Amino acid sequence: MNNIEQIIKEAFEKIENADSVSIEAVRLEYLGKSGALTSILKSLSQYSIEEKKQIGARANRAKVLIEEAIEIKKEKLKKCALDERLAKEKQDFSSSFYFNFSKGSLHPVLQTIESIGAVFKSLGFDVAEGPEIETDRYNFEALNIASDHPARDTQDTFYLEGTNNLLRTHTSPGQIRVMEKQNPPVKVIVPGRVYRNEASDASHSSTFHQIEGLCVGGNITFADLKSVLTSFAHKFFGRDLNIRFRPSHFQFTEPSAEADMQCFFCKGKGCRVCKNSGWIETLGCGMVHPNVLKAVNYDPEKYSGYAFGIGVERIAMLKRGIDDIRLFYENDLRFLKQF
Ligand code: 2NM
Repeated sequence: MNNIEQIIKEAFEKIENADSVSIEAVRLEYLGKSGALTSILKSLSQYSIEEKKQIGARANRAKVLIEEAIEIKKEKLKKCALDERLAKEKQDFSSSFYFNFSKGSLHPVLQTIESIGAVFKSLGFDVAEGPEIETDRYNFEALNIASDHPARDTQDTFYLEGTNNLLRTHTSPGQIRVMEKQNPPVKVIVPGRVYRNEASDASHSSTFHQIEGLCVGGNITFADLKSVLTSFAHKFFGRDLNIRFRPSHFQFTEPSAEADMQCFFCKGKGCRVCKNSGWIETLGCGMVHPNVLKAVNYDPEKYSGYAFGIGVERIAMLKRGIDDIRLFYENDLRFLKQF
């Protein structure tokens, strides 16, 4: 009997000190085939019936106690191992490592598109976009530029080999798509990237951006064009500056005009920015040509409209004093980080 008490005490100590590997050795030492308790139970035959009962019961109870203690210890070890692993794998996301990336910002061309767009939105225009890969019909034919017209020379572009597709030379095809989908009234601007097949220099790039605007309705006149573009100019460049309209020519408008802003740099006195003229060319515009309206099945007897086009890079360069258009496309962070 004392022996069994001694075994229990000893086993509990060993269990207490065991780790996840040695715990199995402890189990075998007491409960295995030739374990201490197993041998006592095997040797019961040498005792009297009364002793057998007492020793047997005591040994079985000791077996259950030790089994339970081992199970509890195993659970404890498992939990400790998990805690240890979690502690080891813990990541400190408040560490400066995760916050030392420099903050990005919108590209200056996109910033300019957004600020011009915000002014036209405030004047009631919707915003639409069209594909950069276009067909001859959307980029030229529907815009009153026939395949034999000399205007094709100034809008030479890139053709996708083996298809009838090309890279759009303006965002007007996006406006043709808007007009095909809905009846007047239409009042929309289409910003986006456009392409020309021409050599690049400080003021030319074969890839650049435009915002074109279009307003078509039942009784739209040149007075509406002047009113809306004057509002835009005052809101975007400044209330104290004048805008002037000069006659011009575009295939898709008749009559056509170009608008100049009084130089925001010298307020019209003449300076380096405006090449001493006091004026800066800002946009092209005009009344939508009847042939364009016909191309989208709008009746030119019923509807009229105005349209305009603004070169985004040119405006961004003037406003920010950038002297070379190629800087926009070089991904030089020293340049981009200034905006
Ligand atoms: C310009 C100048 C004048 C223009 C015309 C159209 C459309 F789709 F209605 F025919 N969209 N944009 C237009 C008119 C563009 O850019 C200098």
